[in-house]
Amino acid sequence: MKNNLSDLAICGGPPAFNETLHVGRPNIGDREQLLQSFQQILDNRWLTNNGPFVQEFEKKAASFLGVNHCIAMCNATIALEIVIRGLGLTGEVIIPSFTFIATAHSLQWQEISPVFCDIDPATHNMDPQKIEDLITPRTTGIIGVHLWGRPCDIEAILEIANRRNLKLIFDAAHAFGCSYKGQMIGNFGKAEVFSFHATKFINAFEGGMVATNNDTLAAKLRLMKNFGFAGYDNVVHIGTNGKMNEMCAAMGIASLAGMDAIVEANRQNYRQYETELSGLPGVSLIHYDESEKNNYQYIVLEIDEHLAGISRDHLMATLHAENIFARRYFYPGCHRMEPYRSYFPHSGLLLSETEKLTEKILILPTGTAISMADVKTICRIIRLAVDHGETIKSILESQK
Ligand code: T4K
Repeated sequence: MKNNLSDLAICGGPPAFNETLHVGRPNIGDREQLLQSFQQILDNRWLTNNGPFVQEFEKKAASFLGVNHCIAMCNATIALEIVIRGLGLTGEVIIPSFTFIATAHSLQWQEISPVFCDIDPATHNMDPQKIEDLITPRTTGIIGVHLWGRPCDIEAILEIANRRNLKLIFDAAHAFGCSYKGQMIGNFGKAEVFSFHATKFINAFEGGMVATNNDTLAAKLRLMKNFGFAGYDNVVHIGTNGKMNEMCAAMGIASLAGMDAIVEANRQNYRQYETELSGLPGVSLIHYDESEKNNYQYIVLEIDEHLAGISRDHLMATLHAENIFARRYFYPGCHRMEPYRSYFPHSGLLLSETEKLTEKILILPTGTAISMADVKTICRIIRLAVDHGETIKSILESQK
């Protein structure tokens, strides 16, 4: 137990954890079920190409989301690229800068310019009031992102998209199992894209999925993810290889089966963090709207350096020394990464809220790999760091 400043690893104490705690430690569902599925896949000798496990995964996801079509793909980045191309987006597309780089890359990969919109600091999501100023004659679409699984302002963005004749899709990589005004994410815009990467609360090792209620779009996306094949020797559309394989689908199915337990573990961790950190000056945990469905996948802290007496980066360094690998997602914002930094050197001028927030955010470990005792230890260290911010600053600066 760490009680004093001298107990901290940056002051020479032993690290709190022998093995690193990661933010994205995968949740492993029912191991037995998974191993049986792997045997079945090998027995089937059907490893990919829309096999029975992929079909089952799609069916189960569609039924859970209450959406007409779920199309499984190899990851969410390729899924975004295929949706963008399938909808014929060109020119410029408006997205938040405060997102994982894949949202921007899925456009730029196809020579479409992402135009970065600032966020509302209260929600961390794209600020609808800042969208219209960014629309030009080249704008063809908007990609809303439901960051941390908290839906962006779908209604307001949809109203703008409809009025300005723009296609609206959502990067819902974080938002599987979340709802907006009582309806599951997956049902909004032309399509929504989920990620089942290993670090997501529901994982398929690697995986993505497009959810849509549009029959024509769904049929087109199915062609596009399979080279445009409409049958043997019959290519009817441009396509790529976006297919999910059977092993990934089996992991996705096992993960879905264990979803309630995973959400419950995440929720309990969230509550524990909330309790342990309450009243700590300058350290606030983001809120999830309890009247909606949440997956509590991310434990997101905002560190106000002036109130906390310690900067986010010094707190992160303190935690890293303890083998707690906290992350500063999505620092420094897409617009400050290449190639966008070079393409749009002045976009920071428009993105003051994004730039402020990227200096404050710290993501902590959660999921089934973390115990309540781990959460308590992490919070104890955060409290100690906040109590001794000035000393920690001088220690870390002397180590530079
Ligand atoms: N849109 C948004 C808004 C997204 O957040 C993402 C992905 C996408 C689109 C694209 O989805 P995909 O194409 O990936 O399906 C991770 C994930 O790689 C990425 O999927 C995710 N967002 C992002 C938020 O987080 P990194 O840069 O944190 O690194 P990574 O993958 O090395 O993992 C983080 C930590 O997890 C590591 O410190 C170690 C631990 N880990 C990771 C893996 C893969 C494990 O313990 N076991 C593992 O198997 O991006």
